[in-house]
Amino acid sequence: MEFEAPTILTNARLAPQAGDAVAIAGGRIAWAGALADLPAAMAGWARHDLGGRLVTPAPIDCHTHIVHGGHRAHEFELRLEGASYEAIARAGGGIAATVAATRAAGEAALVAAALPRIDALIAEGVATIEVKSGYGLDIATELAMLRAARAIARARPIRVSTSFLGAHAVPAGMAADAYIDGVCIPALRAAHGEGLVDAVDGFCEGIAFDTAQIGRVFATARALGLPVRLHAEQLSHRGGATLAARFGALSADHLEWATAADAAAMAAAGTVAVLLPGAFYALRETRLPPVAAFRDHGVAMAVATDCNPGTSPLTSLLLAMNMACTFFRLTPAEALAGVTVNAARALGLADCGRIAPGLRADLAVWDAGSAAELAYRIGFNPLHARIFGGRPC
Ligand code: DI6
Ligand code: FE
Repeated sequence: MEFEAPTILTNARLAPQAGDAVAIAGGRIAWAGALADLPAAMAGWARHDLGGRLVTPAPIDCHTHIVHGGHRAHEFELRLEGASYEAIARAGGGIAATVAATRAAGEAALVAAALPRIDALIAEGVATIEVKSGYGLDIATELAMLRAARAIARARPIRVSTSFLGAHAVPAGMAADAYIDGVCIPALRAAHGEGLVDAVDGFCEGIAFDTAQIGRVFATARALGLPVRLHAEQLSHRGGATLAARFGALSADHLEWATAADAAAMAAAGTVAVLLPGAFYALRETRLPPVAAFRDHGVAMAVATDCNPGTSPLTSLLLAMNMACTFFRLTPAEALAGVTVNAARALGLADCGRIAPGLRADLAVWDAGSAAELAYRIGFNPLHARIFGGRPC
């Protein structure tokens, strides 16, 4: 499949909307609908028959820590022997172990280590990913992580949206407040000054930072004109979801311990709930995010891999969709919206995530008959072709 000139993809089965044809020109979607309704001006365009295949917006992985040094397979073994994630973190493992490996790696090695994971996502049609810092916890390494994230978008045909996650963990030997004011906030200013930050994230949790500390980071983000998002209510209820809503956050993520009141606050603020079933699975959690409350209040739900070496060593967004359905009872249609339109919203991107005129031509063509098939299979990749900015690649 190759098309440089304006092209109409025909004999397709569009999802989520009805239609059997998509017109692409100049890297953008020019039109989509039923071929019978094709605008006369496009009648002479080249056509490419997709043989009845499913066409969706290209998936978007809106929450990853895909840039990091090393791995933590040993902690997987310890947890299988009964150690908890929090106990391992308190004993100096967990995020601190990855911080040591990330500081030792350097920017080029961080890129090289991330690329195979990026390629796994690209193989599933993913066109946009979010990448967080947060394993540096010093100014130099936080910046190196974000530069590595930007380098990925030059090394592969993929779009990268960065989040500064300096408020991820308290580095050994420092008090949390001193770290936030003396390292995290100066690192944010420096990273922003280099154009490395698209959004600002934090980890609001007993083993990380409280709402007052995150609030100072968010106030800095606001002063810099940067949107915020937050790891909230993952392991306990700490008030992160309402803090995020108060700052008009793009998203609050994890949310296993969120309440109906949190859902109401998020709905009022337009904050997307990003569900991360890979972490739920890997930590063998049992507390479910309040999906019914999100539906009742009209909170948009996204689904992401949370790809990270500790709690979600997952590089399949298709598997995350399956887990979101099986564990959290999302419908397959909700799971598809979760990795397309709502994932775009969680990143503040208005030009992708839907098949609509004017948007980027980021599309996935699947050897599948329905969107439900994408979420239903476990460990199978039915991608036929990926179209990135109008180019098959
Ligand atoms: N929540 C998570 O699940 C990951 N980060 C976070 O804030 C865990 C990161 C890790 O364990 O390395
Ligand atoms: Fe995360």
